[in-house]
Parts: sequence; structure tokens; C-alpha cells
Amino acid sequence: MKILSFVLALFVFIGCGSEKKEAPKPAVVKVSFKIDGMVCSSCEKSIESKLTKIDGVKSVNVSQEVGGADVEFDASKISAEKLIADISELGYKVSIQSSQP
Ligand SMILES: [Cu+2]
Repeated sequence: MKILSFVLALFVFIGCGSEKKEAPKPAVVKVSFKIDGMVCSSCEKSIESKLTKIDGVKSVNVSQEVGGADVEFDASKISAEKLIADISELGYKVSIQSSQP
């Protein structure tokens, strides 16, 4: 009977281990984009509202004065390249200034 209880314990042990399935962790990155072509505050607004609506984007901070935007996003959902394409669609020239991590 000792063997039977050992096998039973083993089943319980394995059962517990395989039940825990964690969701993939979001890979949040922060990228600073250099944006040429913003001439007024409505430029900031239009870029900001477009980026904010994109799935995976966590925070957006657009500055016409600085000529750029800081964007935090989930890299498992969206890429910096896609964001560049989206901002470019509005008629601005975009490049990556820095990114972390
Ligand atoms: Cu403008």
C-alpha cells in the first residue's frame, strides 16, 4: 500500500504543477520618437489621439516644442516600426531617438 500512496502523491504533485499557467507578461518599453513637421498644438493633439487609440499603447506624451514624442507600449502587441508608420501617415517625418530597455 505504500507504493500506491506514493503514486497517488506523485499524481497530485504533477497535477498541481501543470495547472498553473501564467499569462505572458507584457513587455513594456519606452521609446522616444523624433518627429519633424509639427507646427502647432493641434499637431500634438492629432498625433496623441491617434497613438492613444492603438492597442498596446500605455502612455503618450507629444511635444511640439521638443519635436518629439515619448511613448510607452507593450512590445508584445505593437512595434516601434508600426508606430512610426502610423505617425508618418499623418504627414510627419518620424525616427527613433532612444528606446528603453
Ligand atoms: Cu499643427
